[in-house]
Amino acid sequence: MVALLYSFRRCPYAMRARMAVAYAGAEVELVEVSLKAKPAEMLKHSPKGTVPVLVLDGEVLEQSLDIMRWALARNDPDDWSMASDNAAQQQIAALIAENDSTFKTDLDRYKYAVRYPEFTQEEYRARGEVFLSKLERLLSDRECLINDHLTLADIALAPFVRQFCFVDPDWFWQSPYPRLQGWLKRFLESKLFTDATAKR
Ligand SMILES: N[C@@H](CCC(=O)N[C@@H](CS)C(=O)NCC(=O)O)C(=O)O
Repeated sequence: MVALLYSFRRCPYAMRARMAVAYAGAEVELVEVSLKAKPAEMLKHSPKGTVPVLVLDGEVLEQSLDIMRWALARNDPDDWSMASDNAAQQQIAALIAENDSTFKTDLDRYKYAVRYPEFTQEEYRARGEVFLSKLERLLSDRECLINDHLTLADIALAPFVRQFCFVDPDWFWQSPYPRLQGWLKRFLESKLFTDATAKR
């Protein structure tokens, strides 16, 4: 049975999963879904109804991070998982956890500030900047977040930093985070990202 990856092109969680799968060269069939009309087949395997979902022979992975780790366990030519460095692995896990909780909340409030009128959009942006500053510091002496090469952390976080940037690109590209700007620019121009988000 061929593995099926249910995905939505613009979803940052699905993006990170698609990039990891492509990098690992794992054979999966991509199924683009409409979030407004999710396929019954997908919901049968994963009733919670979020993408991405990877349906394997006898196993269903319903979290983007699990799909990334599954892909890297199969093939990780550039050591995205930092396989022999426990401290780095912990750092990666902590960064992703922070991204997926606090930063994602701040990002959504910033992006949809009209829905959260108790604070201004600038206030929500300032909250998100706490994470941006942290990433800027990490990049102060290296090209990528954990090392001089890409790791799971870069690929897991970049789709979210991209969204933050796109809320107000003029602000982002003149913000006091030059290392982060360079990192995002390299990511946006990478074949990995452009292939993973190309319209099919
Ligand atoms: N924790 C999940 C989050 C996935 C998620 O929230 N995906 C969004 C799209 S970006 C979704 O499917 N939302 C359901 C919906 O909009 O109906 C993961 O890491 O895969």
